Amino acid sequence: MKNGLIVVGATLASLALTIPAAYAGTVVVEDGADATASPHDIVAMKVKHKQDRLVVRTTHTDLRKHSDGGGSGTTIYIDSNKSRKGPELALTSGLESGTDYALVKVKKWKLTDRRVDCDYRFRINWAKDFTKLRLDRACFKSASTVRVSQKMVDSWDGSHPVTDWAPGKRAFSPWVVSD
Ligand SMILES: [Ca+2]
Ligand SMILES: [Ca+2]
Repeated sequence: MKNGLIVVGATLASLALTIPAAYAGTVVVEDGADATASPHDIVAMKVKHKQDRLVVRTTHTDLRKHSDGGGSGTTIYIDSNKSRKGPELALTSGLESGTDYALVKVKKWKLTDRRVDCDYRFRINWAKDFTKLRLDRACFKSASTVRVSQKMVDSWDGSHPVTDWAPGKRAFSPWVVSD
């Protein structure tokens, strides 16, 4: 698993077609350096579905605590209901220091202003360049399988924002079964 981590997007996409439909416990999505115009380029997203919570740990190239231009943000979409198209929930947050975050309901990939009242926490580690979302399974009605998609938008140059998706635009990790 640790070998060959530097995989170009096209190769990764073709590999994705051959993987099983659902994984137990933990899935790692390698995204690679495909948005190098931003230091916040998503490199990898690890989805851990435990008995009591879901943990999404995302590694970026170089998270910056402060911006001398516009801000950056990330949105982690969670799909927990197979019978309803698209994700049901999203955690959205800035990536600089002093930012706020919220878990909201999602409709057709659009964030609503309806906050979800459950136990969750989002932390940013600028020194080690990762973020970590911990979400109580009650947040998604303890669905047995979930999958995750993540977007990063860097608006340092507001007229040319840089966007990165893991594993791809509106594409998800495999379904991850609770362990
Ligand atoms: Ca990337
Ligand atoms: Ca769904």
